[in-house]
Amino acid sequence: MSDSLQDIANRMVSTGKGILAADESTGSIKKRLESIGVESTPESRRDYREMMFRADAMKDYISGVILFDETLRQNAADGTPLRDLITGAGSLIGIKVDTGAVPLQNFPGETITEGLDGLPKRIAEYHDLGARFAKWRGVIAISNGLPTWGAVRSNAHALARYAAICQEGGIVPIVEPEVLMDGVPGDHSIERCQEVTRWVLETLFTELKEARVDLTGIILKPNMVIDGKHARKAGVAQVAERTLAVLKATVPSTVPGIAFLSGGQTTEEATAHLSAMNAMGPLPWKLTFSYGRALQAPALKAWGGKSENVAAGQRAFNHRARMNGLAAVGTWAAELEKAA
Ligand code: 5MM
Repeated sequence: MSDSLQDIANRMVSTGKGILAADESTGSIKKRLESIGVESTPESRRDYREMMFRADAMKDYISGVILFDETLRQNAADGTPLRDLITGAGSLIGIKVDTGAVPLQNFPGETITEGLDGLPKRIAEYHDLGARFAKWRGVIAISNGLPTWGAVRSNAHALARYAAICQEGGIVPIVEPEVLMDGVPGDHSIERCQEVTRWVLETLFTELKEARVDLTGIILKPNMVIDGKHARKAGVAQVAERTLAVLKATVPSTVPGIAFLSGGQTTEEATAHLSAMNAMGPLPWKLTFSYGRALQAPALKAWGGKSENVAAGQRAFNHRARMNGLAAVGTWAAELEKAA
């Protein structure tokens, strides 16, 4: 199989499939596991992720999995490398390479994502370990007077530098500029989210072009245009229409695919929004999912950290993956949820 950036990117958004974001950093996975009463240890993190990677849905609906460094190097309980479970299902291995968002000096309330130092070397090692795509997330908060141009531009610049480094190492960059839905206070309107998302994406594509990034070898991972977590009122059609309007205005058609983050939407909302957008096609790029919480939440709950619940956890994961696989081609319907 060819390993050009374009081939990898096209496989990541192959029809009816999407990406599982399982790259929670140590702090985030601790919170997720503690929510079901499970202590976060290397073994519990392994067991949880192994449960998903062995699920049937991997083969049919998951084109790639984003891993955290620890998972890329871990073995399943029977000694099989976890990465072999992923490739064995025909799915691609991805790796989170940013080292997190830290406060941006002189810009109170805003962050810059770090991880560029030494990145070419890390990319080379990740490629040797089998990774074919990477992920970097810049975070933009909406609040009174925020975001600032300083934060928008700094994060776009870092994303572009990261993307160029990945491509040089034969790795497809997932470029993720997340405008938060659940920031503080989280009561902004959908109009404000639309305005900020457009500004962030325009700035990002300017920076990507200036860094000479090959747009045919990236995947964009944006937020949807949605009102703040504490002011939710927009319906499915409105979210879909406003999101598509922003993407059509900012994302060149040379970009092969867009894979959304779920950002705190409920599992069903994230599926409904994606399906509505695909049903409004034809579109210039593939539109799919790269969900973390919206793919995993029901599986985490059904598994509950108990080995006797692995099958139940996998059933929940299979269902969510299938629903989102249908959404990726615009054929999901709410009635199908009842069949779970
Ligand atoms: C799975 O969550 C990812 C890791 O987050 P942390 O670095 O904060 O632990 C996250 O970056 C994720 O890949 C995306 O934001 C999409 O996740 P959601 O849950 O928003 O779909």
